[in-house]
Amino acid sequence: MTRTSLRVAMIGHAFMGNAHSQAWRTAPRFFDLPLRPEMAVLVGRDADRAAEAADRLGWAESSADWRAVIARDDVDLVDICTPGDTHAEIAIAALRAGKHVLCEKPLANTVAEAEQMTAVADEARAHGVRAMVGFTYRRVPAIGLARRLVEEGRIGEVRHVRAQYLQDWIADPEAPLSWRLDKAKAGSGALGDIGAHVIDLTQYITGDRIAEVSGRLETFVKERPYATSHSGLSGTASTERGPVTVDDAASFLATFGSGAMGVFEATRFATGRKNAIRIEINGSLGSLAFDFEDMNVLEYFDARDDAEVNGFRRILATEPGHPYVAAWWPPGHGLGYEHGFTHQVVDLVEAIAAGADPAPSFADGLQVQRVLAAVETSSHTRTWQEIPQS
Ligand code: SOE
Repeated sequence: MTRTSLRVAMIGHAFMGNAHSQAWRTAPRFFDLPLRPEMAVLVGRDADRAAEAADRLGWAESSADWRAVIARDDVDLVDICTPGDTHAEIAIAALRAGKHVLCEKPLANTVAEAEQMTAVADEARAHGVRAMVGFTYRRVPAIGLARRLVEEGRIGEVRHVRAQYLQDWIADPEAPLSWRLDKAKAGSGALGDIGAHVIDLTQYITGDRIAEVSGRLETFVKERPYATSHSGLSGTASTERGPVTVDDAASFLATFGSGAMGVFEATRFATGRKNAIRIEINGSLGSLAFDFEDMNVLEYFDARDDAEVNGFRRILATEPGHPYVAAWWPPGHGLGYEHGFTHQVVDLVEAIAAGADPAPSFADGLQVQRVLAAVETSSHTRTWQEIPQS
């Protein structure tokens, strides 16, 4: 069967660009997609580096001019993998040019930008143009299963939401200043970079929304060496130092709309924890627990089982009946970090083909942005902050 192609331009080719390229390459090879993604153009600030990356990552062409690429008739979708300070400008220009948009998280650096992006996405929808924000961890099969079990009522009424996102890549005070430590580029630190993921995940799993927060941000290391080069999460350091302008760690209490109590923590100083997304949800009939460092497993406790044989059961989320798994390997063979990005592409392409809204939408990204802003304000003012619900 001949399928209509979906010509993709991607902006940015660092860690996230690499992960997204893998997804665009792999998705049509494992999933029966209704449209055929074409990796048309890769855009980077430096023409030579963009050309090298395009060749390595599998893009047909490269460019150093994102505006010119967005104006092209032979581009249908723009995938934004740049730091947060450019998300709004690029996404708005792309949507206005009639291109579908996939934008990395957090949606923007400020609530005002996220509001504008959402308003433009709403206008674009009327013309069949779709926008999605990249909270990829929703696409881990064990997370999809957790949501399904909550929806089915298996843990009853949710009482407690406990969520941590723990990393340690800047625990060393000599780790250089990457753009992720610069408020002008990243908007915030651990809070927006990784806290945003657990905000999205817990709301996704519970189907509920955070209504109010009381938070605290901390920057343990106030100055660091400038980076002379940076790749992924590591880099080389200069002898000169500059200020860290974002939080190293964030924690907050939350009340969900249902009244469930939430405790959240996001830190880049949890020595020994590399990418530990830990979520535990306790309900009136049972509990669920997940840790990304053991990402193929979901723990489930059913309070109705006999006390003598009861306990958390370790479900290996690798059965064909679990979300996305059927397209991959036989039971028990497991998936990794990159598969979430592949599943994200699958869901986006399917939504575009169906003329449906992909999730999470820009409106979902805006709501997360409001929670992030409320935590920041709460930390500065030492007060509880309500999240505007719209
Ligand atoms: C860095 O903390 C980072 O790469 C995040 O930006 C990503 O969103 C997360 O997937 C892994 O960690």
